Parts: sequence; structure tokens; C-alpha cells
Amino acid sequence: MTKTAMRGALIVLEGCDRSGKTTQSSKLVEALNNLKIPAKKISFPDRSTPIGSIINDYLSKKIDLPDKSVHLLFSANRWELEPEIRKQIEAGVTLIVDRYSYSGVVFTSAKQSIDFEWCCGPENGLPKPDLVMFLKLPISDIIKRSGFGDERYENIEFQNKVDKNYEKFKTDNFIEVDAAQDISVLTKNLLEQVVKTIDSVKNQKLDKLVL
Ligand code: NYM
Repeated sequence: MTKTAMRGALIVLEGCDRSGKTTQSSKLVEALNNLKIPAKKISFPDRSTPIGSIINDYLSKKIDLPDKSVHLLFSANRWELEPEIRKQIEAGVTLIVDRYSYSGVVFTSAKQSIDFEWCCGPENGLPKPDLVMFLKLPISDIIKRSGFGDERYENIEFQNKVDKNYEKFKTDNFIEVDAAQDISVLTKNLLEQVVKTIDSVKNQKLDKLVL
């Protein structure tokens, strides 16, 4: 008899810099584990890999790289983890992902000299998220958050362009959430969406992303 194990869900948190994604993804994993639902957190860029280390040097302005080349590195950083993502999901683990392909596209295409469609290309075929939650916060609030301005891209003009680019992804499994809510209220609201999604996709196949 073949075992029909239920798969985990692929959940992505997106948003401009300092919108609270990292805090919320950790809190979501903790809340899911408290409910005895297997869940793990992944972050992109994953700065721990060799490719991630080059990305880190680029973001911290230690090195410069041509825009298209760094875009492909961000994408390659996701493809590095693709087998692991599939393995975990198939094993029934829900993954809470702090940034994914959407970040790749909205940040690079905010540079303007680079076409949106071109940016989407390398992302196609990666595992398709079951739910993307866009944490929306006014840029005027973001710039007041601690640490803002340390890395490349952290300036008002660029973040405004990024914020606008996210509008292009408002599709069925892409929802916008008010990130200005109290931290624990926000976690509760996100958790509700995540639990619903885990239940609705558990018997479905994990699709391939098409942007
Ligand atoms: N970023 C992130 C990109 O430009 N492309 C990508 O594919 C990803 C995943 O890296 N400003 C940018 C967005 C952020 C920066 O992200 C670092 P974080 O979440 O602050 O570590």
C-alpha cells in the first residue's frame, strides 16, 4: 500500500525593508510549533551559502556588481535551496519563507534600467508559494525603524519604487496585510491565514512558479 502523506505548505512573507517580516516569520514558526504543526523558517537571501556570501558583500557595499549579475545571484541562491524546499514540503513540514522571488523581481526592477519581464525569467519553475502575505507599511514609518539606511537599497526613493512594484503581484494567493498593527495581533491574523492554507493544500500537488 502506498503512503499518501500530507504535504506542508509553502508560505511567503514579503514587504519593503524593515516591514517586520523577519520578526513575524519567527513568531509564526513558534506559533505553529506550539500547535504541533511542523514548521521551519527560511530566509532569502540565505547569506550562509557561498553565493549568499557574495550577496552579503554586495548588500553591505563591500563590492559592486553589475545589476543583472547580482539579480541572477539572488535567483541562484533560491535555486540552491530548491531541492531542500521540495524535500521539506513533501515531508509534511510547512515552510515560512522570509522573502522569495517577488523580492527578487521588485528590487531589481526598481533599478529601472532592467525590464520587469526579464527579472521574472530566472524565477520560473521554482516551487510556487501557496500563500504570499505582503506586509504593507507606509514608507514614512519604515524609515523610522532601527537600522534603516545601513544597507544598499535602504533609501526612501528606492523603497517607494519597490512598494509600487509589489502592486504588480496582487493575484489570488497574494494578500496584503496591514503591518502597522500591534505585533501580537499581526501574528494572530497571519497565523489564521497560514493554518487555513495548510489545511486547504495538504492534499494538493506543489506547483511550479510562473511569474
Ligand atoms: N533582495 C532580497 C533583493 O534585492 N533580491 C532578492 O531576491 C532578495 C531575496 O536584499 N533590501 C534585497 C531586499 C533587501 C536585501 O534582505 C536584504 P533582508 O530581508 O533585509 O535580509
